[in-house]
Amino acid sequence: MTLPDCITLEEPIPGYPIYVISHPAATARIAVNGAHVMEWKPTGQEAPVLYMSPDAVLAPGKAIRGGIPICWPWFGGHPTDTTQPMHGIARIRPWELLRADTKESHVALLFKLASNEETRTLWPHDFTCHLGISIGASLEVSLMTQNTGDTAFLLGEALHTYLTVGDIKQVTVKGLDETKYLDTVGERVVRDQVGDIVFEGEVDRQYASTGGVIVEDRALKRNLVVNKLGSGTTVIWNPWIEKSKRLADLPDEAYHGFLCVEAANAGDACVTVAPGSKHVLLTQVSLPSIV
Ligand code: TA6
Repeated sequence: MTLPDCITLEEPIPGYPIYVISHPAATARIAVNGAHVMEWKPTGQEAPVLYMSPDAVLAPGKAIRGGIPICWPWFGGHPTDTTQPMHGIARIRPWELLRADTKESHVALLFKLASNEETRTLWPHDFTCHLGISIGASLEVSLMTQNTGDTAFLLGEALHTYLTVGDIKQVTVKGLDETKYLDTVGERVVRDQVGDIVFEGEVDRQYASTGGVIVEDRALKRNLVVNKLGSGTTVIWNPWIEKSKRLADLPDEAYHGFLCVEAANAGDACVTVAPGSKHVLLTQVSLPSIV
């Protein structure tokens, strides 16, 4: 496939191809492994918008700590089989680039992942997934699932976006006030969000919400707006001190500098996809203003 001039396919690590995008509106990197948006930096922004761990492991079949992991076709642990990988199979399999187009304002790429003998041993259904990525002053990622089999399946999923922040203690997440959430830190319990979300410890929450949020980053003096479509769950995660120490691919102090805001469908929001049907999950990250 011929790539536009602003996209090159590179292998800084042999056997680990990465698409490198250098467009007037933004720079980005996308790994073939997991069709994983690793980096995105709109032109004019001092700091990258997506966070990437300096200790991330870049190897085929391994999840990447940062960017936008695709959690699919389950979110979290496998519903019944603990030997299965966390967050499903999509983020650890190679996707195929079908198209890449450049426009004045952005670059658009379309990746594909389809079921085969291997995937069927991990998840006994037939599917075709397409991932549309639009990279410019804003970032849009759209995950379309089509059930190509003859039985319905229950789909859990997330676009697990890691956002760079200047200092997690100076971050406020707006837009989830009065929303119910499953708090998964310690005993799993349902709570009501009171006011904006602030960070004073580990936060790992699945909010029952279809709407967007605003991440107010007072340290970097910027707001990040995360909008979404086709998502009934917004996951907010920061590992804080102890969990950061337990994650080998994350520096101990890294929790200060990132926050995950994930467009998801988890728990009661998991989606039943009938044979022949399609489902779309979309997330959009934009930077409307300097605070
Ligand atoms: O999205 C929140 C979460 O489910 C956390 O519980 C934490 O496990 C995080 O995902 C990262 O998961 P990973 O498998 O990428 O280490």
